[in-house]
Amino acid sequence: MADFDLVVRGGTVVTAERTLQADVGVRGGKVAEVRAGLPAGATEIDARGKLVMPGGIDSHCHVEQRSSSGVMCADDFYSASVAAAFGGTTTIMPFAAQHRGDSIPAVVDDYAKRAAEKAVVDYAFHLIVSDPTPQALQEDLPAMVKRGITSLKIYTTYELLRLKDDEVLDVLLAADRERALVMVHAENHEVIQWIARRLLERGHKAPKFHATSHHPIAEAEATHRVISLTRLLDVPALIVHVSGIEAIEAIRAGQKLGASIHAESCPQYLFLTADDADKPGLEGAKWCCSPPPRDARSQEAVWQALKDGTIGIYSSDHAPYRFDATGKLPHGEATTFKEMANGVPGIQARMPLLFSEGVGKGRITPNEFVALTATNHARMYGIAPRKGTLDPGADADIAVWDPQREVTLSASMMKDNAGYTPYEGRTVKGWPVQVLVRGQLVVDDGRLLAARGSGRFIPCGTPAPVARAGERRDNAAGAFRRLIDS
Ligand code: DUC
Ligand code: ZN
Ligand code: ZN
Repeated sequence: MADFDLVVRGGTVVTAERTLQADVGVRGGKVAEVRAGLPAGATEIDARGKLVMPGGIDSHCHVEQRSSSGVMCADDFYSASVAAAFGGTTTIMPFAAQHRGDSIPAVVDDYAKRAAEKAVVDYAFHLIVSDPTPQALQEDLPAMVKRGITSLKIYTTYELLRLKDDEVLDVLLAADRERALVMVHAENHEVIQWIARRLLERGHKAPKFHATSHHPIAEAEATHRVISLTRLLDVPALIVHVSGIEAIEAIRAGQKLGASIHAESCPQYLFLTADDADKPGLEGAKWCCSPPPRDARSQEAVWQALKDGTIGIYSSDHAPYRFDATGKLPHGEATTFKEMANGVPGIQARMPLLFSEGVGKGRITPNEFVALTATNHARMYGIAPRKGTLDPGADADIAVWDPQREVTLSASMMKDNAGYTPYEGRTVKGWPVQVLVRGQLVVDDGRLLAARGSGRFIPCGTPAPVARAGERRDNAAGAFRRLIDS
């Protein structure tokens, strides 16, 4: 009998910490041994000339989710997870979304059933909390944490999702008590609405005005405000989809003051700018998401922040809406920038874009690539060391990358249901040619091998946002906290 079920042989193994020439032996779906010269496996993958890396974790993607305005996104768990796998991602973390009036347990039960039937990669869930009632925060949140859902997203914008500052404080305090992590969509709603109203009054309806209304100062103000609220309570939070210079400056300032503030960015802020939405007619709607892509200086600032650790998480914020009445164009040709569904697809392109432009152009190392696309997510959301590493004992979630393979991105190769890609026509160098989940081949050189429903739910443990250097106040343990939280 062979020593291993599978050996991935002869590749360059890259993890967040190290790079070595080694074979990876898999037994029972787990990494069993990593060293050169392993004995034969029952099956073998020839990885000579290839990079053998942990499969990606996409900890921010919208899948089979209804928006607050009632629009269903274009992907279900099957299409989104297939697209993820073809792009080298082996775990996805979408959102079970509580809309106002919804019962959180009912939302999660429904979402879990949908995922179990369809996903081909592993998955964990975050909550979205838009109705932070005592029931939600005191009863449902602790029950969800026990169930393995230990992170939740809140919003400062979108009419039907946004929380007021006192509600943000309620959520931060309750989450801290349960050791859950709060993710925040930080944009100033009233500033956005005010600009949008004035633009529309002046006849400016085209998609490009979406970026004008979602001004970087609206993002920076809300980011600063949310960080201030976390400092008041001395609790952690993660600012999602950071788009550029202004928000990054606010995050750096908070981190310097000792705030436990963590940050995420996404491909649209590295590889797109606001100019992409400036197209004839409504075409530009395909490039509209919130916050919007900014400019070349902001792209550089995001690269710098990924490099220096200000931003530790690189996710897709995949939010697929079709270019028709079901998504981007609810009023057909008459649709204004205020009425389009917000979001861009990116679950498949996320890792190849960063590999090509980041590793390929020397902006980040291969180890940093693994940290930013997998390992940091696993630690942040409490699924390490099961996910995000190739250490013995971890799930054998492996992506074998051909660093020389050139691929031109196009809608026709994307497995999601958006029907377009904002990266159409870009050529990337480096591609995940084999992708395994728990030792099973899911994608083999362009062929899907996994069955619908083969992905598993991964319960999250306690999030471990890495503490950053800086002065910490002692509000959490001190008299202030006792006064307001006893
Ligand atoms: N903005 C969000 O807040 N979520 C989904 C996509 C988007 O553009
Ligand atoms: Zn958001
Ligand atoms: Zn999002």
